[in-house]
Amino acid sequence: MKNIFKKKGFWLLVILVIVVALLASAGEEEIIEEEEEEVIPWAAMPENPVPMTGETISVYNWGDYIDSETIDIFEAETGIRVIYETFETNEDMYAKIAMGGSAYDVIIPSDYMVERMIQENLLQKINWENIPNVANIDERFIHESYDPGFEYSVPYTWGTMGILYNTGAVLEAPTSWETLMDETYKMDMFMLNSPRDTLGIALVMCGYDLNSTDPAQLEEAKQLLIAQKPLVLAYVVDEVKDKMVGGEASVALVWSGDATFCMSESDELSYVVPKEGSNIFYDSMCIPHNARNVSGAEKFIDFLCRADIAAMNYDYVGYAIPNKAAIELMGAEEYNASPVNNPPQETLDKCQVFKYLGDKTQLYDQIWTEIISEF
Ligand code: N2P
Repeated sequence: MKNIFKKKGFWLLVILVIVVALLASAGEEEIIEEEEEEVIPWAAMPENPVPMTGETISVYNWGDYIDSETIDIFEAETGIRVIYETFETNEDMYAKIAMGGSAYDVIIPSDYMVERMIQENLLQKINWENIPNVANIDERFIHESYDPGFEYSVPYTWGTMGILYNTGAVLEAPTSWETLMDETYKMDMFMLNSPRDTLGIALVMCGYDLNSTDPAQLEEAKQLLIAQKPLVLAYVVDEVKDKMVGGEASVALVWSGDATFCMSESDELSYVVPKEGSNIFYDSMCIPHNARNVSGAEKFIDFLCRADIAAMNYDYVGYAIPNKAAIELMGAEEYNASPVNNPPQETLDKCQVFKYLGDKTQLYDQIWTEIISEF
């Protein structure tokens, strides 16, 4: 037998094995580096948490609308304890504040409710000197329409209303609100248990303005929603997410941030802002007139405007944010890639903000009660 070490082929093989091994290890390094690059650029718990000082703030926010880890970080950084309560709709929140029984330090109403609460002296002016991180908010999200002079509200999130649908269950992808009247989806859709949202969309479906106060138009919208009831499995708010991810219905009227969440949980779900147009909303942080700890409230609001915290919060909540520093930190390209949170301009042009309707609000409340109690 010839000495294999003298064979050219053997040495070629040895060299090949070495080259492949080197390449493979270089590849591994690259992968490790990539993973390191993906380390989330946002906040973490401080290494030496500040002991609790006994100071508290009371926060009243929508359900599923904050990453609770941000609260833990705030407490550990400041020693201020956060007492946290949630509501499901602007109207529920308003009723509680207007009754005056509870004193919250931070609340998060939507545009039209900010407008109402300013008019009714239920909010106090923000001392911007104590909110330096407001510089992180994109000026495009400062809206004179509901807070003239930008005095009472700090933009937190925004979004649209649209239809979340199960691509495997619908006959074709919806493009119109008419889908919500389609008999095909009998007992197979969820609607929002929220008077302005649901009545607003019904008005659009009837071809009217979503801020209409015309009693005849509202009556038509009411009749439409009553006619729709046999199709509706339930009127829900936060529960819609688990239900749609769980495949309990084919279509649902939802807010865009909830659609983002659902779509991250299920590949079968998609979202559309129907062609007839929709609502665009802006939710803001505000300090109620009867807050007990204004300086704590300011610290909390400023903390939530911090780029790293707003990014961390976005990652959890899923709603579009007005915080340009946070978007930059996360990578604007990736953030902007979501058509749900960043609809094209032509879609935005078809969306309208809800306005506070003064004493006509009562008409909405009355109609809504009639719809819900109708069998
Ligand atoms: C989140 C509520 C979103 C608020 N659960 C829509 N304005």
